[in-house]
Amino acid sequence: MSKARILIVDDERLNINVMISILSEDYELVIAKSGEQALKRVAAQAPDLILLDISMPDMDGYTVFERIGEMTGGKRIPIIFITAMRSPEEEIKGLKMGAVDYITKPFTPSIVEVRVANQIEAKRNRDELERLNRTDALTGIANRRRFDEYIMLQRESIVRSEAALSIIMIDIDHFKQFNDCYGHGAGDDCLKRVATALASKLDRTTDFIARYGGEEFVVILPATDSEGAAQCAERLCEAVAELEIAHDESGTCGHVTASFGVATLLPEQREVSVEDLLEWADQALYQAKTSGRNQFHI
Ligand code: GH3
Ligand code: MG
Ligand code: MG
Ligand code: MG
Repeated sequence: MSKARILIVDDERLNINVMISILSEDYELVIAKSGEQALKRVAAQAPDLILLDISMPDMDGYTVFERIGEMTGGKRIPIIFITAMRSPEEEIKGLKMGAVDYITKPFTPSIVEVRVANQIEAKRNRDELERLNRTDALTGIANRRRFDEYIMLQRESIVRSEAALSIIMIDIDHFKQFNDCYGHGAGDDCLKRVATALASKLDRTTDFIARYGGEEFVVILPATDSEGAAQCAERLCEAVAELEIAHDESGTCGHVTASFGVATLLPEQREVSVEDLLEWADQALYQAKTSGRNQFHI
């Protein structure tokens, strides 16, 4: 497991050196000596935890706290105030703002060590839950929830990027018979293998695949026109057939196959919604099914 990254924000070198001596062995440390620097470091390095001084000349810790909150939105980074301000009012204010902890100076190093470790552990647990919440448990690829987020992001960015956005709806052919023939366990194995094969054929880092429902998958191809999407669909179609998973009643080639529906949204089609795009892909998929399966349609 890689070391967690902690951002230390303090205007005094001496304080920073103390924190380094306590934490440098167990964590990757990033240092900022002012609020402005802290904001830059947060944007560039996405720390797992921030230790934030309150009294600083250019921008105080409370302001830094708020600015970081605005920058990171929902994905809030845990922040511990470490400060010489010892009054209960200050501590209450810091905690009410949403700081995960409040440590007053002078502090006992070993106590800081434990409190930091606890917050890092909590952050790891939250991140893992977050990941599971967006992952399909059977196949390990993204789930429907993650798909909904990603497609909305891409729908928004198309306005700026002026590039086409394509999606491919995928449905395994005669999968009910496959389950009936070979059993539900074999069906699950088949879904895993198909998901892995499909994912391995996507080549851009922005390409995305999710399990859409039972034996349905969906691919998102940002900055891809219908020609590019058709090429991709053909490659995916071959990839499923080439697994050569036996299926006596496939109706096609004796192997498990899938059908594909491609739809493309052009940048000038401002009024078209994500739902419309999905509907187009569904219609194309239906065409592929009625035209004999094991193929794609646009
Ligand atoms: P078509 O070629 O028209 O798509 O036929 P089909 O049999 O694939 O379509 P249908 O939608 O009628 O059946 C889908 C089947 O997929 C039904 C269900 O038993 C199976 N299925 C859905 N989710 C799972 C799953 O998680 N595991 C397994 N083993 N089977 C699943
Ligand atoms: Mg200070
Ligand atoms: Mg289906
Ligand atoms: Mg099916």
